[in-house]
Parts: sequence; structure tokens; C-alpha cells
Amino acid sequence: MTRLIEHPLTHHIKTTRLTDADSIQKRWSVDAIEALFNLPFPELMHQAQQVHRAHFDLTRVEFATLLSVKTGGCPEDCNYCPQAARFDTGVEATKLMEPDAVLEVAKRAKAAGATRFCMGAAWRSPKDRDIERVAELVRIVKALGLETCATLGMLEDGHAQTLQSAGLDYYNHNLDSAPDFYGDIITTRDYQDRLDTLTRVRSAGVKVCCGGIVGMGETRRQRAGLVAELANLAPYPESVPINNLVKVEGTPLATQADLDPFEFVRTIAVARITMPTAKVRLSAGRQQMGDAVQALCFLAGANSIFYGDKLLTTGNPDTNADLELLTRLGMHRSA
Ligand code: SAM
Ligand code: DTB
Ligand code: SF4
Repeated sequence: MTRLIEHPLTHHIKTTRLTDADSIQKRWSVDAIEALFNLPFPELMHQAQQVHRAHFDLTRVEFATLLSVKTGGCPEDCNYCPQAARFDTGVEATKLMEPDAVLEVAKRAKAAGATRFCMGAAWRSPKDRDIERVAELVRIVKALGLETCATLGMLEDGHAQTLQSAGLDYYNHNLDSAPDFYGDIITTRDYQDRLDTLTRVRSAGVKVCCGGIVGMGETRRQRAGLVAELANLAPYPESVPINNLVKVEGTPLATQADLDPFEFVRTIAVARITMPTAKVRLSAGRQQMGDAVQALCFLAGANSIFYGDKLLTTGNPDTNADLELLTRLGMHRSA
């Protein structure tokens, strides 16, 4: 059972999670999280594996398939994003997909082994009419027996409730970066707007999928700052996507220097330690990563991936490569 209680130490949300074991969700300082990042790599990995083992089967990985149901033409200025209309990235804007077309893709995803289906739309904030239409998509995907997730931008009052009634299990809305780096990346919506959408999602009884992107030029302390924001959400998200920046030509971050892959693995480990029961998703950037780094991410506590040869507009490893990698590691997809 999960129950919410007043927690005197939280600032923006004053609740925390009590589990059956009566463990109160810990509040993390940025210093404490930075100290985890600073541990010797073997020590950090050991701690992450202990936490992972205590809550999950280490051999299981969730497969979530993504579909961009409405691509491009977005008015926002997220510096990493190929779908922002203001950047010349070659992504063509499309209208919202029709239910039949979405159903076909969802059926194929299920047949290929996905258990979760996430629909993304490049909106700043959907209109009431958009929500009604996505609710219909949620209904048909849910009817296939897949878990449903949507990422549609900022939600207004009532939107999350409509989606919940249609059968939405998760809403993805990322904090993206630390509060003190965020303004370098996005100016068209602020951090509080994101927190407000997350509150609406939570209040409607939809599970929260919330993470961020690393490799955008932030410092290690700022990576710790992002994880602190996520881990101190009360309760922390059920699902935490950690994206490695995919550098897309035409975006301002196209020429950003690569993040050290071990730093990416450390971010996964720190997310695992600070959010013990969350699904930690090894998200964008896998195609550029190589098998060995992906394996390290699983050892660090990642237990979910995007499965399918496309993310929203960019590439992802093909499904055979993923199945083969898990086989080589003696791992399996979650049922
Ligand atoms: N428009 C909605 C929004 O921003 O909330 C939903 C879709 S948006 C593309 C979902 C998330 O994808 C972003 O919050 C960001 O974390 C991630 N993302 C977008 N472009 C990326 C890139 N080039 N590399 C890594 N992650 C990216
Ligand atoms: C998330 O955190 N990562 C996914 C999903 N949520 C929607 C999106 C990654 C997008 C990568 C760039 C692209 O393919 O356009
Ligand atoms: Fe638009 Fe979302 Fe891309 Fe930002 S991340 S430009 S809001 S599609």
C-alpha cells in the first residue's frame, strides 16, 4: 500500500510516500547526490546493484514502444529538439494520426514483445479537442492489453482526468535538466510549468513518467541537481527516462561535445539509488552507445528501454539487435 503523509522537509510538494515496510521517502540534497556521483565507479555500481537487487529481478527489462502520433511544427524552443519549428532539421510537420493507423502500429509493437506503448505529440499544450482525440487513441491501445503512456506537452485542468478515464496508465513529462541549467536550454516554458503539469497528472491518478536529458553541456553538479528534483518529487516518479542527448543537425545542440559514457552510466546508477522502486529507462541515445555501455547501464540499474527501430524522429537500435543483446547477457524482457 502507498499512502501520502505530510513531510516537513519537502518544499514544492509537501507529501511523501509510506510503503508497507513503513519506509519514508528520503529527501535528497544536491550535495548528497553529487557525493554519489563522485564515488569510485566500482563503489557506485555496487551500491546501485544492491538497491536494484532489493526491488527487482536483475535479469528483466521492460520494453516500451514509442510512436510519434503528431510530429514536428512545435512552437517551443527546446534547444535539443528536432521537432521545434524554429530549427531547420528536416522534420516535416504532420497532423495527429488516425486511430486505425495507430492501432496497426500498436498491434505490431505488441506482437514484437512490447508491453508498454507511448504516444508522443509535438505540442506545447494540447487543446481540449486534441485531448479528446488522444483519449480515443488511448482507448484502442489499452484494449489491446498494452500499458499506455502519452507525452503531449503541458496539460490544463481536466486533461489528465479525461486521459485517465480513457485508460491512460502513465503520462511522460520530463524536467529535462537541473533548475539552474534549464534556462540555457528552454525559454518558452519554465520549470514551474513542468511541475504544475506533473501535479495535475498525479492528482488525476495517472502514474508519472519523468526524467531528463544529460550531455547538453551541464556540469556534474547540475546532473545531480536534476536527479535531486526527480527524487524529491513526492512520491518520486514511477518511471524515470534518462536520455543521452541525440545531436540532431539544425538544433542548437548539434555540435555539443559527447558526454563521457561512464558519466551516463553514473547518472543511471544515481537514479537507481535515489529512486529505488522506479523503472529507470535507458532512453534516447542507445543507438550511439554500443553494446558494452548499454550492458553497464543495465548493471547500474536500468530496467526499461525503448523498443522499436525509431524513437520519435530519430533512430533506435533495431528490435533484433536488442533481443540479441539481452540473449547475450542472459537477460529477458519483463512479461
Ligand atoms: N512535446 C512534449 C514535451 O516536450 O513535453 C512531448 C514530446 S518531447 C519530444 C519528449 C521528451 O523527449 C523531451 O522532454 C526530451 O526529454 C526528449 N527529447 C527530445 N529530443 C531529444 C533529443 N534530441 N535527445 C534526447 N532526448 C530528447
Ligand atoms: C523520453 O524521455 N524520451 C523519449 C520519450 N520520453 C518521449 C523521446 C526521445 C526523443 C529523441 C529524439 C527524437 O527521436 O525525436
Ligand atoms: Fe516541442 Fe516537446 Fe520538442 Fe520541446 S521537446 S520542442 S515541447 S516537441
